[in-house]
Amino acid sequence: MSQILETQKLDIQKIREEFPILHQQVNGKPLVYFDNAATNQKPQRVIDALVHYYQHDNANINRGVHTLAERATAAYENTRKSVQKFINANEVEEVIFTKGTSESINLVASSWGRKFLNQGDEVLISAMEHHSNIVPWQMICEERGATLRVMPINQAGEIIVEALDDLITERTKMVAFNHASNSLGTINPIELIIKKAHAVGAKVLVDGAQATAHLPIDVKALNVDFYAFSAHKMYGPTGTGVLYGKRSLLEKMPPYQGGGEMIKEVSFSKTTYNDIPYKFEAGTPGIANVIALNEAINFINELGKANIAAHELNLLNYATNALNAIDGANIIGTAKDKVSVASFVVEGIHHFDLGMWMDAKGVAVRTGHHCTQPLMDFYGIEGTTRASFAVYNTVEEIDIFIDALNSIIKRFNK
Ligand code: C6P
Repeated sequence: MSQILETQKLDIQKIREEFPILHQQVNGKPLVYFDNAATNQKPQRVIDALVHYYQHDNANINRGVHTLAERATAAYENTRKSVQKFINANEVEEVIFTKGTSESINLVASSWGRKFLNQGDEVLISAMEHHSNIVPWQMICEERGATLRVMPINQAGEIIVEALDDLITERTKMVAFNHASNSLGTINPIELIIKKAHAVGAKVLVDGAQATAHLPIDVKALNVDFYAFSAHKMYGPTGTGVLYGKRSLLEKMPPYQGGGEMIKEVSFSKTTYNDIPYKFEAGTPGIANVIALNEAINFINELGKANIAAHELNLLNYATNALNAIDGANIIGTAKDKVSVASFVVEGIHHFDLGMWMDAKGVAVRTGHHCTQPLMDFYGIEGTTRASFAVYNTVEEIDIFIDALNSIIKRFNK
């Protein structure tokens, strides 16, 4: 307990009351939910917003003149304004709703890539990318004859910035990397990388999936070209995400998908496309999810990102110290700056076994490669056990997790 800093301003017990799912027993034990990097839980206000929409406002957006359609459209567009403020975008039209981070990245790789990538061009990603920020670039590079390059990392799981000057050249057209790593927790030096990329005229896409719940995001100050994230990793619903893009780029990009809403006029000989953001929002979107995302943003804003981050850092430090004290447990990802992710391996125990035994004790952790297989190859491991913390987690829960871990290790070593 002595490691805990005196910065906790949040009433965590009160916050926990807002999350009905946390108050249950799993396998006869109180649930300890440490799988927040996969998806975090939803406060009642987000659940209420979903229910309210279906009970009172359900209608398709942008199409009807009737009252319900107008209400649904207004609420949907209201979230767009909230997202604009949340990430400090210049204009509301620069906020595109997608299914999530993966779709946002696929949209850019496919639309921007098809228009702007040519034979001999290079796309630079990092060694710690999620498959969602690898595969779409591999696909488009193959199609366009471009080359995929990789920023190296050190053993701590930090990008080796000294290597960047050789990697970022006039051939580089896109630099795509995560703000924070899902497997390691590393917070990347995004300002520096963006500046280096822009110095050679390259564009930058930042995968913010693991950042938006923890770190302040200011796309204007960062001068980032594209920023992708998912609602479900920031206390919002699944199946909804955001692509931020600079107007100047989005306007030059062809539509990603064809369908309703993304057109101005259609005839069998020619179609003209709608303006941004609608040009990129073909078909009926996840209306209820987008509307409920607004409540997730309100939840984060009301608590304050700095307060959330301070609480989570306390949890991370506490868990890190406790894991370091366990014989045979090794933390994977020891960067100086980290979001609240503690990934580790335990000698002699497979991560799947560990995850199952943890579950038997009511503790939900993630096991496996976390969709970062090249990163696991770098460390020469198959996967890790990952505990990731959210604002509603407590030191007492970490104690339960560490006790569970110690008793599992004891059992395996018998
Ligand atoms: N990571 C995890 O347990 P989607 O699925 O589209 O909402 O997000 C994909 C994604 C992209 N980038 C990063 C850095 C991510 O962490 C994720 C999702 C989950 O770590 C599922 S594998």
